[in-house]
Amino acid sequence: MAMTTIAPVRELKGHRLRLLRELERKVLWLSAWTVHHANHIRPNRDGIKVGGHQASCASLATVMTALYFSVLRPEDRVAVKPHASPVFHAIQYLFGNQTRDKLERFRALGGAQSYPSRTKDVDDVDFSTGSVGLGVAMTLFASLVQDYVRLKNLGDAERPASQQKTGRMVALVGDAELDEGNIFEALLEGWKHDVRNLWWVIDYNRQSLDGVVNDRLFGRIGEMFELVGWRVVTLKYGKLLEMAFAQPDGDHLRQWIDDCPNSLYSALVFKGGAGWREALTRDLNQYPGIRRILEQHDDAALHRLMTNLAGNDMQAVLDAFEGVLDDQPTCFIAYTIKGQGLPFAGHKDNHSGLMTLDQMASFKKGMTIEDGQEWDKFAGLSAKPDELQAFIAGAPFNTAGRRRTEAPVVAIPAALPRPTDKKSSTQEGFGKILNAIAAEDSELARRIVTTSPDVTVSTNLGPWVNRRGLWAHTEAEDVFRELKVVSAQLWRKTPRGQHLELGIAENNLFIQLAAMGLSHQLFGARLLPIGTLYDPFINRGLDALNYACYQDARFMIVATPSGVTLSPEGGAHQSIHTPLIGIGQPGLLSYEPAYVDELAVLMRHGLDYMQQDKGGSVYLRLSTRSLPQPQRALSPEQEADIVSGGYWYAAPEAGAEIAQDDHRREREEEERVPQMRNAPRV
Ligand SMILES: Cc1ncc(C[n+]2csc(CCOP(=O)(O)OP(=O)(O)O)c2C)c(N)n1
Ligand SMILES: [Mg+2]
Repeated sequence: MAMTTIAPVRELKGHRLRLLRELERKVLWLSAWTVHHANHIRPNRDGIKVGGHQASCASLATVMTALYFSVLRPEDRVAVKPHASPVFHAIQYLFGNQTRDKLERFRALGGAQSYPSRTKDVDDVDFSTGSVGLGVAMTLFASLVQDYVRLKNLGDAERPASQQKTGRMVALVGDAELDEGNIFEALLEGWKHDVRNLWWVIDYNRQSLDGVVNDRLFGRIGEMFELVGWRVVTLKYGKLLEMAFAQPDGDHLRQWIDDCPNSLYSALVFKGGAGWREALTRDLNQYPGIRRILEQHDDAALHRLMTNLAGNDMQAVLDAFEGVLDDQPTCFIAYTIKGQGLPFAGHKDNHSGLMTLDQMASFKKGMTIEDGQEWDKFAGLSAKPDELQAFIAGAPFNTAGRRRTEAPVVAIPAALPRPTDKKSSTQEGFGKILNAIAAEDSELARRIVTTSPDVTVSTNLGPWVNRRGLWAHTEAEDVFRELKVVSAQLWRKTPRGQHLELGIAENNLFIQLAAMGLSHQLFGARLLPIGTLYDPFINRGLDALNYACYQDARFMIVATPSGVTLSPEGGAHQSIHTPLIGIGQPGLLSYEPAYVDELAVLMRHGLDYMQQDKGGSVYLRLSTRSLPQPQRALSPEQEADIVSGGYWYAAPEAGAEIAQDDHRREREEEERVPQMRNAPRV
């Protein structure tokens, strides 16, 4: 009885494995061919180098084939290592979500992007990548956002159940990407916030752009992940090598590879069978078992054996992914070969290496692809096209079609509350406006989420947090309050909380805002994210800000104090050129309101603009300088002018030729107010 139930399952597994191996070949071929076509076949009008990364693609072909055609589910979201973009596009081409025309225009106007882009690509990119490290961190912050919206039931109940399931946030990470500090900043934040459902698959191909990565890093990397609560799964040796290790003296072979420095291993990968034979004969010839292995393998077979790393072994990859069933963050260290299957595999200069015409011709021959069949989805594969097509159509990831979600717009009232203080600063006004919104039981109040890198109190977010609470997976009382220590701040943590407190890392702030600002498209739940920081430190997170805007995330940055209003703290805290950032950054509207009523108009506009199809994000540069506030009712025209960028404080009389500043005396009076009264808290 047992036999009859087990056999079909095995058969099924064997069948799947065979088809996945076929698709892996096709994905490798198409990625290499896409780059080749762009460089060698498409006419080049201006002689500018096109480029592409065939070797970086090759190392991930197995992992990505396994993920997209078998392991991933529609609710999962993926950040693909930037240089594996052609692999991603090839997979989407096989799914039918990418066109041949766009592949032919790879790296050209209107073509498939060299680095996956949410906004410019058509094939369902979840997270843009390009600036290494940022996409990796993005998956972590996206996972926090997923938990935030799920715990509050903010999703759209109308959506199919599959889209409301909790997905895994997956990053395919280059090994050299781990040199980017922002990854470690994110890891710490993830640990603090108990991040879950996160998979980082490190493509340990031992090579970066300039050469071979330092051996010492990977001696420690696993421990670093474990230190912050991750599971580490190492995919080191493939099934062939594991079998060889099980032979007599096989343990010496394992030890030899374990001890082999990255540079030697890479060089031998490039040299091939004869190189391996020479090195193994030199070092291990005293062991009869090793001599037997050498005798049993010709050069080609020996090369296949010695390069059989688990990250390029379909069975080993499937076993690793399918072995993880819980939500603990998991780091897969996948040993791979840069350029696996290509003529420059392992060569330290292969990062942007392109196959020559001759090399491509013999690669094509090896793939049994005829001239003219280069873009054919199944040419050169031994499985039948129908069978492959049916398998692809059944891949769980793609069954629900396009996975990008939508969420209804949150109505913004015609006017936000306007504080009426006679004298105030825009920063103070900001705190009061948010406090008044927090007091309401409105959809607007429910959808706002705030975040700040350890400057919540000093940017005047305190009153909002007091009312709305800090977000956490589980409830935690404010210990100071429990012990009856007097404090103006109530820091109670709950899953209902609406402020996500970050440590001092502005990079994290912007990636967190990027993830929150895409929640409507990633998780079907509209959020209105507002992040605060001191204006000078925008510079600290500038690439992440650019990254957030590049993928069209929608958020409001409130940068305060700004300009010279931090001047008592000295030059180090002054932000002089940040208005240029506001002007220069695509996707970001920037304003520097003088008065609180202007701020209320701009915040209202911003919250609306953040939700428009052709809208964007908003940057408000606020001040701690307390000014007498004009006592006025703004007309609709004035409000429109404020949004457009300028208005007449006092309209000129008809025919007036010069404008005169009537408020100088008032300002000079103001200048005499003692500074300390408005000094920011630090
Ligand atoms: C922030 C940033 N700095 C520099 C680069 C240029 N760059 C592109 S790929 C790369 C090396 C990547 O190596 P690895 O992550 O190991 O990827 P592999 O190609 O080996 O898969 C560098 C330095 C970049 N894209 N982003
Ligand atoms: Mg690498």
